[in-house]
Amino acid sequence: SWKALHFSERKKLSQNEIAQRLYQVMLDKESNLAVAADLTSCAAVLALAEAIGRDICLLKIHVDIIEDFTLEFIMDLKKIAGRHNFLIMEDRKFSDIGFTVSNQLGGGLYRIGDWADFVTFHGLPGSGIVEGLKTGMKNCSRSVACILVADMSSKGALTGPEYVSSAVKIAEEHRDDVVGFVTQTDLSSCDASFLRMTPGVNISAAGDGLGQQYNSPEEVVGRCADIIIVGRGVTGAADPAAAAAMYKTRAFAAYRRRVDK
Ligand code: BMP
Repeated sequence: SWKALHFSERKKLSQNEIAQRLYQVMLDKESNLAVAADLTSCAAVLALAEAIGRDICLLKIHVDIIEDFTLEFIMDLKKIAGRHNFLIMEDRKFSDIGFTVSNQLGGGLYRIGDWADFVTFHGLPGSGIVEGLKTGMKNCSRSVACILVADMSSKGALTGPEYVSSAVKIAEEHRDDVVGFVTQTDLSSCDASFLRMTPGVNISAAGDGLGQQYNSPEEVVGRCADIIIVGRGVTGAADPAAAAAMYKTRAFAAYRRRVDK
């Protein structure tokens, strides 16, 4: 199964340069930790990125929650990412028809396609959404790797097994551009070239009162995650850098146990 393969083997199976870069960062830094920097000012995101950058492979942001967004902020964030060697994922969860997502990725105020290494999207609209994202990339200076939200961590999510199996087919049909999943389940029908990222990870809470459901790093890495995504477990900690270091160590140890089995 894909779960037993080392990240270096997975990197060889991947045909996408951005995914390969992420695998290499994970190997070089011995980190399969992504942090969700869900903070609402540019300064706060930059300060967090600087504080935890050493320990993460990926920083996930929601650009539309930042109150004072500017493209200079993105340039500053990219500098920090370069210095600390991590990639950036905009968790936009594109979910509209191809025409609309092409404009949302390739234009607008945020110009996501000009700076994000990865973007997330839902399979709900059908495979035209990937064609739309590819069309949007034509207006951008570079390509972006796409991550399909297969199923969700929240209570009562409508992403049941039938939806998930139809959605992952979209990924399999667009391997050049879709390189992985946000998932809670192991998607065993999909091969080892795809990255699996799992949010809903926190060791000090079971939920957040708004439907989020948490598990430990060990639980999700054993079940389905190559990369754990931790938000408030790090951003809400008294010492975010220490929390990131702890999640990093635990998640990578769990990965090592998984591949050594
Ligand atoms: P937290 O660890 O603070 O609950 O944050 C989780 C992050 O992962 C949020 O940014 C959220 O948007 C994202 N996320 C999630 O929680 N569940 C999903 O199924 C998909 C997500 O992208």
